Amino acid sequence: MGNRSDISVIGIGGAGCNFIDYMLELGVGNLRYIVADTDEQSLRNSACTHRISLGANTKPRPFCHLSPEWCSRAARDDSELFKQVFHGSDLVIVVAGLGGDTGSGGAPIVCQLARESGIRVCAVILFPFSFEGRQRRAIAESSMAGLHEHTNEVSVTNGDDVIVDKKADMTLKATLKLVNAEMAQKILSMMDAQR
Ligand SMILES: Nc1nc2c(ncn2[C@@H]2O[C@H](COP(=O)(O)OP(=O)(O)OP(=O)(O)O)[C@@H](O)[C@H]2O)c(=O)[nH]1
Ligand SMILES: [Mg+2]
Repeated sequence: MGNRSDISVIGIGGAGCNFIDYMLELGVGNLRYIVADTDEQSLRNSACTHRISLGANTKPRPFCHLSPEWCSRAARDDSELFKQVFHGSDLVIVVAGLGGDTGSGGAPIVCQLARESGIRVCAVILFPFSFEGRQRRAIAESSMAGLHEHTNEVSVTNGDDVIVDKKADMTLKATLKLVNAEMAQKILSMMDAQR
C-alpha cells in the first residue's frame, strides 16, 4: 500500500459504535478503528477490539442520567489516553450521532484533543431526525458549535433528508443502515482526499 496515510476512525456513543461495526462488516481495511462509549454494554457488543470506556475515571458519575456536559468532562479526563491512541495518525475521523449525551458531549472534546496534537480532524455526524424531539435537536445544535470550533471539516448527514428519500414502509433499523451507508461513503471520499 506504499505511502498510504495513517487514518484513525473513532466512533463515540451508541451510534458511533454501531457505525464502526458497519465499517468492519463492509471490510474497509487500512484504518485504525476505535470505539468509545460511556455504555459498557455497547462496548461489549462492538466487533471493534480497540475500546475506550469513556468516563471510567470521572467521579462522581450521575446515578441515572448522564448529560452532555458530564460526557465532555469525561472525555477531558481521558485526554492523555486519547492522545496516545491518536499518536502517529495523519487524520482522525470522529463519528457520532448527535442528540444523546455521550456522542454530543464527547465528540467535540475528542476532536479538540486530536487537533491539539497537530492532527487534521474531520467529524462525520448524524443530525437527529425531527421525530426524536426538540430537546435532542437542541443538544445536537450545541454540540455542532463545538464540532465546528475544533475540526477542519464537519460532514453532516441530516436524518430528515434521509427520511424524505426513503420508502414509506422502511423500518428505523433499515433507515439507520442507509445513514451508515451515506456516512461510510463520506469517509471513503475523505480517505481518497487524504492520500
Ligand atoms: N448512523 C447511525 N445513527 C444512529 C444509530 N443509532 C442511533 N442513531 C442516531 O444517533 C443519535 C444518538 O444516539 P446514541 O448514539 O444512541 O446516543 P449516545 O451518544 O450513545 O448518548 P447516550 O446514550 O444518551 O449517552 C440518535 O438520536 C439517532 O439519531 C446507528 O446505528 N447509526
Ligand atoms: Mg448511548
